[in-house]
Amino acid sequence: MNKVKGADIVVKSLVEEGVTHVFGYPGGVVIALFDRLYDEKSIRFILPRHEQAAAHAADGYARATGKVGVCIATSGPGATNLVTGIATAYMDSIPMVAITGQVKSTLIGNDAFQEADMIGITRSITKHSYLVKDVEDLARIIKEAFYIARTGRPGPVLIDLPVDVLLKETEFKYPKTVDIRGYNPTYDGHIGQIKKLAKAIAKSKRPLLYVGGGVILSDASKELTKLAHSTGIPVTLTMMGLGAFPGDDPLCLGMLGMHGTAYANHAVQESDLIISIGSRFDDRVTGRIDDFAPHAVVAHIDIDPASVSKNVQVDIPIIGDAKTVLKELNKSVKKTDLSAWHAKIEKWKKDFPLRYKDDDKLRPQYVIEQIQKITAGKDVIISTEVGQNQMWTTQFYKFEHPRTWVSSGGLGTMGFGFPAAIGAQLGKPDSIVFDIAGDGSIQMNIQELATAVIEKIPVKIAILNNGYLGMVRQWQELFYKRKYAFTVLAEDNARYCPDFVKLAESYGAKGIRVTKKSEVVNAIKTAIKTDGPVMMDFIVEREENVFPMVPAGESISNMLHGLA
Ligand SMILES: Cc1ncc(C[n+]2csc(CCOP(=O)(O)OP(=O)(O)O)c2C)c(N)n1
Ligand SMILES: [Mg+2]
Repeated sequence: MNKVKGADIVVKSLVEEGVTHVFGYPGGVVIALFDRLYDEKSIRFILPRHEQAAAHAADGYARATGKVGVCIATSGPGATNLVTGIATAYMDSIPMVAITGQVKSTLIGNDAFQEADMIGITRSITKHSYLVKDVEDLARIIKEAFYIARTGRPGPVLIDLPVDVLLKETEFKYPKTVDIRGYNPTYDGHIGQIKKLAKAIAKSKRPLLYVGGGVILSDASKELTKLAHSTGIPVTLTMMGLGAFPGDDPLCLGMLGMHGTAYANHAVQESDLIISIGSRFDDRVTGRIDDFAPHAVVAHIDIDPASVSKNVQVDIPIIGDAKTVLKELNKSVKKTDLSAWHAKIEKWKKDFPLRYKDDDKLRPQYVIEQIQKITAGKDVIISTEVGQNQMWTTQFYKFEHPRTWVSSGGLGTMGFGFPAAIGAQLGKPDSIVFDIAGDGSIQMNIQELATAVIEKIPVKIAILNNGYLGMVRQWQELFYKRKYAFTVLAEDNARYCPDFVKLAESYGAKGIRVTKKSEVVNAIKTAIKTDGPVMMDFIVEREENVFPMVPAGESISNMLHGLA
């Protein structure tokens, strides 16, 4: 019998799972594990400069590829630094396995050096977690962790590994199957319910598909597109759903909700049949819940039974995998006459287009439009930070394909975009990867410039530099009488604090400053042509706002439109 250390078992198990990229940061209790990882040639190990970035990079990798992202940190502060990244992945149902070192089993609970109770800390932000107590359980636990992370409604799973377990020896046998009591996600929808939905579609005069990230997670874009095209039902997408249906399709209404398009929100409010697929009626989508879709029969297709009728009472629930259910539904639907509905929507599109002031000032929306134009037809992945930069991207970038949009939805994590872009680029080396950033958010994980330069990860950062924590400033402008309490990052006389160009250069990346509209196209083209990472600093109009906007807690019928 050939005995190996727990550390070997972890690495061999990762190889069995087909893991090719691991994002991690070392420390005392995981030295044995890193020692083995160092020798494993089939795994590329990426050393970020902060554990939070390891988690976000693993997450970005998972979003771009559909595979399980893996991150590793040492016990105590290393592990707690992962927390924001784990919570971010949890809120957006991203498959991830986070491995944390733990102090020696016999010291747990002793306030040992660098001890943190990671199981306790992450209980509400993981799909499941394991404290490994016996090396004999290790391979089975890793197998289960990957299985749980990627099946059903995906999510992060934590494995907490005491140092002594990593050092103990046993035989390595990777289980072929898993058998987890009480965990059996339902994939096939109930046939009777699917028939009921088909009938409702046949009867409906104003149907609307309301599509969330679940469609991307279940790889159901083709089936969704087929449903929309064969029935003529228009499609609106949540932020997480962007890319599930082509943004330039005539049936696409773009995003709904707080910063959604006016035509999407009007369509929801007048619809007589809302078909929600893989979306969870988040408050940013529904606005005031008792006035959401007041005339509609609501159908909801979702793999997570806990999401159904949680916020909005559902008339036709279908528990199952989006792809499997849509395949079945597509067998029993046909085109109905929706011409009056289409005409109504066309009128809204004409009356309330997305727009911004098209003058000679450098406006952030223009930058986003140019990124789209210049990269048209190429493989592009766009990540964003959080704030106005993110919302303008949802509005002005028309995502065509699933897994080309990487952004923190549920948690809204500033500092996510750049490390996530690094992960996405590693997963999709042939894509052009942009992080559309805010000047506030980018500073939350700016240290990853080192990772990008040293690992030769050619992410293009486009900072929409408004000198403000812009989204919060926008709320202050609209609802707090322009009292900009602690949202000013840089007054006009300190616009370059930090000087992002010099900062990029100090890391060995290329920095480009853009102060005029006429320089935008050239800067983007130069960035794309440059081999390594590039940081573009667009000095944009300071007080540009994101419109339309539904004020928090109001009905989505009550949109502020901004421009007169
Ligand atoms: C980690 C974190 N802290 C605070 C917030 C609250 N918040 C949301 S948007 C925002 C402003 C972001 O500023 P910036 O990155 O410059 O983007 P802008 O809105 O100006 O485009 C803040 C502070 C958050 N979402 N995440
Ligand atoms: Mg800003």
